[in-house]
Amino acid sequence: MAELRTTVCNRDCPDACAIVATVEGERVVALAGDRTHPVTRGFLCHRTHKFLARQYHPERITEPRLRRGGALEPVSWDEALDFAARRLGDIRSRLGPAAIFHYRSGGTLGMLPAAVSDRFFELFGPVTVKRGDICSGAGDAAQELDFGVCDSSDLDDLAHARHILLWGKNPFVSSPHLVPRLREARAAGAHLALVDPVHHRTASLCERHVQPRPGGDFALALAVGERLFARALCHPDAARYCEGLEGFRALCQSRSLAAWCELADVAPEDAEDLARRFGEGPTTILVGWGMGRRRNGGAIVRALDALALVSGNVGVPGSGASFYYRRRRAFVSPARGLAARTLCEPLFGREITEAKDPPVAGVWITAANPVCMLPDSHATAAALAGRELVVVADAFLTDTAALAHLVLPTPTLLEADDLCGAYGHHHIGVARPVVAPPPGVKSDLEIFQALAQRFGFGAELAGSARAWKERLLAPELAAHGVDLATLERGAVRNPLAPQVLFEGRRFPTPSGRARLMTEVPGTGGGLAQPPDHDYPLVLMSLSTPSSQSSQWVGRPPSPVELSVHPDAAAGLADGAPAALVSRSGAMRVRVRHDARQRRDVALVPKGGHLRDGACANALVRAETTDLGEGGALYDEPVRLEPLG
Ligand SMILES: Nc1nc2c(c(=O)[nH]1)N[C@H]1C(S)=C(S)[C@@H](COP(=O)(O)OP(=O)(O)OC[C@H]3O[C@@H](n4cnc5c(=O)[nH]c(N)nc54)[C@H](O)[C@@H]3O)O[C@H]1N2
Ligand SMILES: Nc1nc2c(c(=O)[nH]1)N[C@H]1C(S)=C(S)[C@@H](COP(=O)(O)OP(=O)(O)OC[C@H]3O[C@@H](n4cnc5c(=O)[nH]c(N)nc54)[C@H](O)[C@@H]3O)O[C@H]1N2
Ligand code: SF4
Ligand SMILES: [Mo]
Repeated sequence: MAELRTTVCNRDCPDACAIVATVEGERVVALAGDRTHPVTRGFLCHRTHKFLARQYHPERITEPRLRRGGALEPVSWDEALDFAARRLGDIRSRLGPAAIFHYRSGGTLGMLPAAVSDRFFELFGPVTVKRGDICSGAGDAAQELDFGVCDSSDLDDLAHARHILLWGKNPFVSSPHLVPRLREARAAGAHLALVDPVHHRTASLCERHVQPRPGGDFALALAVGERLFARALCHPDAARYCEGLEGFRALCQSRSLAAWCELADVAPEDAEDLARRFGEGPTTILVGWGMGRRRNGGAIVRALDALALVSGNVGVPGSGASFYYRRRRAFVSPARGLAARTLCEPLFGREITEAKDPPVAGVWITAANPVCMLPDSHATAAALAGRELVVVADAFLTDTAALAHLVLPTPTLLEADDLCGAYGHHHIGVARPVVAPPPGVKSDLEIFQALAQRFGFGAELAGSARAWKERLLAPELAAHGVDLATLERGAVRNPLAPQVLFEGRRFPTPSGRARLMTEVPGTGGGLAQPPDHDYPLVLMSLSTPSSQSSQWVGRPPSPVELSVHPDAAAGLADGAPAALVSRSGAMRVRVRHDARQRRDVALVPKGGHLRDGACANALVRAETTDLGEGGALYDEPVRLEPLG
């Protein structure tokens, strides 16, 4: 008899959906979205709706694998954990705990693996950990500077917006549960505009699509700022609740409208139109995460924050510059942020190879596929191949796991036992296994508990998954009547989250005022990088519906499809095979003509695998962003060449 069981999706996605699984004889046979969840509303994205193909994939690893004579061979858990403990202990006694690097990324956004792995390595070390953030470093840092915190008003507050600006955002692919909200807002009279160098489906929801040059957004934003000042569209109290108004005005007025627009490669009329939309608020800017992956991403997000602030579109219903929802706000962690040393995440390969006193001898990888997902894939792979110990906890033999000495199999999202927040709304929920993991699989919690036992601090990490959930819930929730039992009955809106962020225009900064940018971070003046005549296209490797980063629902693409304007295809016909070449690598692609794209962009899917010759990051050099040590993932100049 079929039974329905619910859980929460733990993927690195803004939506944190409630999933309803149909289970027959302990096998999941169908997945659907929970109709009762106010954000999920009964549907899942393509990649999770089709997740059973991954859940029951023949290549899933269901027992630990240890490298012996070159091959990764199945071993028992005792053998695997004894090996890990012996080698970690040996590196620590010879070189100190800083010689071990714990790298964790977004394979799961659940709180348990994060809290437990981080705490384990603090008690064992502290060890070396990452600094910066490949996903959103530049944008997070910009918003913390401007507002004192990076958060958003309630998702329902969008209904109060007169204008919604989707600034570098493609919800159809990346946050599908935003789409019905946008449709409803539009039906109720809101005006939507998209600013994105790339043409994509979201343009169909918008009455205007401005297509600046990649990274031209800072210049575009200052053009809009110039108009706000010229047309007296600034809020009369802006000087009261913002620091730096005169400095920001001077920045906007440091070039003419025409000069800014030329730098952004947009028509002055576009800037006029956007300024009008800010003036006619309430206006919400939904700031896309993609902007954080530009060399000048910090400058861009700071400029967008400033437009929202000076035009009065912060702290009132229907307004805001929303980049992120504080998904951990309802949770606490026993990890204290201790580190022996930090390495910059986007420079992973170089940082590991060059680290000294002590060198990095061992790397432990939790919920991440850095070879595929961090820039300069070959340097990342070489850095890992040169270590004496690499341990990867994952459910699949990824490009990264294939280089490990030890691979420890972990549960899938349908087997997770966890607490989840979202970065696209304020609901929180609990994940509960809808089926048990295969017998040879252990959760990150169980792995670190078993290791902690071997190192004599087992008591610190002891407890069932449920006991850990209790431990990780913020104590303030109780005063609002929310406890674990409440969450187990269904997702709950985090009562600690604001309805309208910064209400009363008070900000958690030292002065209580927001900070407008008065100077430009980084070295390029905030501008897009100048065109490179030898490599005339900018490589943009973006999210696609069929994958979650490197986790595909079907076969990963190979060769990858490259979309390009027909005039920029180097004479190659639609459908032709070609080489996509950057200054640091090349890959085989199939050319797709798309006349809606700009002539300076080359679009490929993110997450193609290195072993298939389909990984964009093999062409992308490792460089940090102007703020926050993000990765400049979308700035690599490339060209197309016929296959020789
Ligand atoms: N299907 C699917 N969904 C995903 C993911 C996935 O891999 N697949 N990944 C998840 C992850 S890890 C994250 S962080 C989130 C967010 O993942 P993202 O994919 O970053 O989400 P968006 O912000 O919707 O999309 C990025 C948009 O930014 C635009 N962009 C890039 N550069 C610029 C620029 O210079 N200016 C402007 N104006 N726009 C620019 C791109 O054209 C693109 O449309 O989504 C998650 N959702
Ligand atoms: N070129 C290019 N590169 C990019 C991006 C881009 O747009 N273009 N996007 C960037 C962004 S936004 C991000 S967030 C990063 C994502 O980078 P990663 O987080 O490294 O990406 P994933 O491919 O999702 O790898 C996560 C791995 O975790 C595993 N996993 C899942 N659940 C668990 C679990 O419970 N425990 C453990 N131990 N493992 C688990 C999965 O099987 C998967 O192999 O990539 C970045 N890289
Ligand atoms: S990946 Fe995102 S949209 Fe898809 S089911 Fe999970 S939370 Fe929902
Ligand atoms: Mo991300």
